[in-house]
Amino acid sequence: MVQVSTAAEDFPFYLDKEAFKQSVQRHLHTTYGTVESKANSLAWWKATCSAINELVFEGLTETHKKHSGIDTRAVHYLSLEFLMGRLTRNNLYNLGIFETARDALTELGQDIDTLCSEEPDMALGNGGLGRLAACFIDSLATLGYPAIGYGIHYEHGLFRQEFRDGHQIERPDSWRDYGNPWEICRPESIQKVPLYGYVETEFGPNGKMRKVWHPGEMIRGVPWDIPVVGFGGHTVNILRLWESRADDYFDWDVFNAGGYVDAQAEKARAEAISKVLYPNDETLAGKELRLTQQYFFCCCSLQDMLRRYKRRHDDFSHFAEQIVIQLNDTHPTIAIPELMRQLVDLEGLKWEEAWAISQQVFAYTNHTLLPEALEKWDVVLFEHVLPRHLEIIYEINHRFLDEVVAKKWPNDDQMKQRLSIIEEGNPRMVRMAYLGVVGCFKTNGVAYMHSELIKKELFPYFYELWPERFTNVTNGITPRRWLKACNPRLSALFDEAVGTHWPTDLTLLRQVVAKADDPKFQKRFMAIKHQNKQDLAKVILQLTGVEVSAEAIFDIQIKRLHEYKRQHLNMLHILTLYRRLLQDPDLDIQPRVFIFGAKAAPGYKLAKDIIFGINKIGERINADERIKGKIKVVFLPNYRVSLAEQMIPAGDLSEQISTAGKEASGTGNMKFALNGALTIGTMDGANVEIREEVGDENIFIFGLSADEVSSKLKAGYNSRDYYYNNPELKAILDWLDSDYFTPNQPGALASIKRSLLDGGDPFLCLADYESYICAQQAVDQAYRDKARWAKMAIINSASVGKFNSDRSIQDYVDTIWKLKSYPAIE
Ligand code: GLG
Repeated sequence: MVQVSTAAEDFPFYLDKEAFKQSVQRHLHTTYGTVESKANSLAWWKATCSAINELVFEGLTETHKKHSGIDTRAVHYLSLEFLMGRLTRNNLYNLGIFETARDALTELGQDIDTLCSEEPDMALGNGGLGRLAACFIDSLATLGYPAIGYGIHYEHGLFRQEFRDGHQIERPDSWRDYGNPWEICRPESIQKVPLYGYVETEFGPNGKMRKVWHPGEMIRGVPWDIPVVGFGGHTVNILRLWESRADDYFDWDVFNAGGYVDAQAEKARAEAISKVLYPNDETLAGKELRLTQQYFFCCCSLQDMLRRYKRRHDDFSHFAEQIVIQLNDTHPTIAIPELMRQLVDLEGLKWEEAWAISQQVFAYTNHTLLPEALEKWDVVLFEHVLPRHLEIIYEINHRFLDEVVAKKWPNDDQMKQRLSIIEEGNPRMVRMAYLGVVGCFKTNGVAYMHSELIKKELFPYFYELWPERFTNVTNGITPRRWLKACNPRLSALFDEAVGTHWPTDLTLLRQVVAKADDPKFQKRFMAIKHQNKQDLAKVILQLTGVEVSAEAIFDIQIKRLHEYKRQHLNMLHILTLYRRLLQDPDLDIQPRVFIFGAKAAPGYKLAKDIIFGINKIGERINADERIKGKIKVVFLPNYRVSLAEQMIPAGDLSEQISTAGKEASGTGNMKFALNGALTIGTMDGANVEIREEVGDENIFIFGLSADEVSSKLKAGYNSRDYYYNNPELKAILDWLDSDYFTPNQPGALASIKRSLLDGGDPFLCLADYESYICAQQAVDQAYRDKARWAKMAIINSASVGKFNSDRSIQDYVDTIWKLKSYPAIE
């Protein structure tokens, strides 16, 4: 493991308070043209960012000099999503100047928290996958690895969520409306992207055949760079995001012909490519625009890599030594045929040469087993948008089937059909995940269990063919954002307990386990949790108008809304407790606040119904005086990274209750455990590894295992058996048919019940219901014993060092990327 010093005295950018103050004031005047007496918080925030940027840009330049000076191998991380959140606080911490800046701003009459909250979240992602990419680039820079993230510069990130009468309403997110101080436009590196048109076969003067693509349209890709400051400030890498623009040539032509409106339409079409992030998580948006987005950013990124490589090399013999490209999920697999196109059609390499290079360059991370999330494209659509790429994919497939599959399974047409990148059907489809496996030297899953399921269930025959290509890298989270910056109270306690090096070596926290029984330490640990809960209670009041007590268990489920994540199972527990309380208002339960945060894809009707259901049930419960406030339910609107940062430090109980076998890893589960929440969860994704780390007695595991889930489904699962055999379950489900929670709208919640009965309950909520309720009772029991709970919480927090994203990155480096660390600034 690389050790980069992060001792305070080793931070390269030391800046004293006075200097920082002066810098902020100077930027207020000379960059933003305003004065102290006029400036509002937004202006102060921007001036602060400019002051920070003086250091960031210096680090950027130094890093660039160092990395290009040694012409080093680098990883290129291609991802359709980077869920960055806010950067101000993190940049300050990573540069080691947070306290300096805070004190300087105080002296200027400004409150740093207020200024930081002026920053809009950069929500260029949906959920775990995008946030993982953001944690990974933080870790890469922290560890001093030469790396660049490539993605799309969406004009609108994930929609802003509002509730109207409990329903989700989507509003556009405009994170750049008033300019973003972190990004730098790089017009010198604009790329051109061809689309549509047709392909011709031409014969050169030497009689050599070559393919020429005559595109129907050209789009420009304009790069915006966002500096990525590693913790300790030793390396500043970049995240390069591409914005689509109409090509000048087209505009001008149409314009001259008198078609002003048409020229505008052309422009609008071109710019649509980077207009919006698809708000789907775990569902395939089978849209032309989505394919175009994927191709657009891969094409720009590859040209960018080739351009940089060619500056230093005359041929491609060193390409695979210098460049490794990680495909973050199936979305960017189109990069594989695109590299082939650039090498063969544009650079004149022979197919075999190009393929040999390509095969050493690409690696693929799979993030889900859900079949609906694995990109598949209708061949007809594909040919329309990317005619040349379809030919290239046919060629890759043809060679693969003839040279590889036929050798392993001679005369076995069925096997060819099974493994073919083209799915024969009506319509015929391009299987992008298969292309990923065929075109990459490694394929990895994101938690141990998921990687096993990839081999056994998703790609069993590919695994038989190439066992050495499959590997696991368990996900991680950056402890800088997810503990140090978001939970300063707990961070201070840990500094005191184990010293200040834990933000890079999270396993140091293990030493704290020894204090888990110490009543004094327990008291301090739980006092911090209590303060964090009080802070969140204020946020809850402000956002929902509901008053909650920090004495209650804070039971939190935050993640995208999806049936497999089973927010509706949580809802069934709430209904169960509520009904029991109505039957016996003196029922002795620990007070609880159920807290939710989740966005539903706008087209996902049932997910939106579940949000509505939880909101309506919450309204009724929160207003019901008979239950004396013993339970409350709140759904915080517009869940996003910056809200997560306020919620996670305040969690007592972390809901990780997906159907076993469905959640590839989860990363919220890691964030909660690190901040001292106990997990209630199934044996799914990384929960399995969290249990291994914290010990069976410090986690609440329930429900069917993945094997049991699949045997149950195979044997013919009938959710009605559970409905009829459990009167309590039947009663709460029947409640949903009434207008009890939705006065004057009987049946408004019936769709949830229907999905669980008529719909067959595909994610086995009813099968896991009883076991979930029992586990929740065990939680209630454990919480009564304050010392026991404190001990469990401390052990959780202290034992999850494995889930540092630095460890994930080091795993990628060791098994896939083979990089050397070059911290730029000593
Ligand atoms: C996926 C999975 C999550 C996983 C995340 C990051 O569903 O389980 O933690 O990627 O690997 N679409 C996702 O968010």
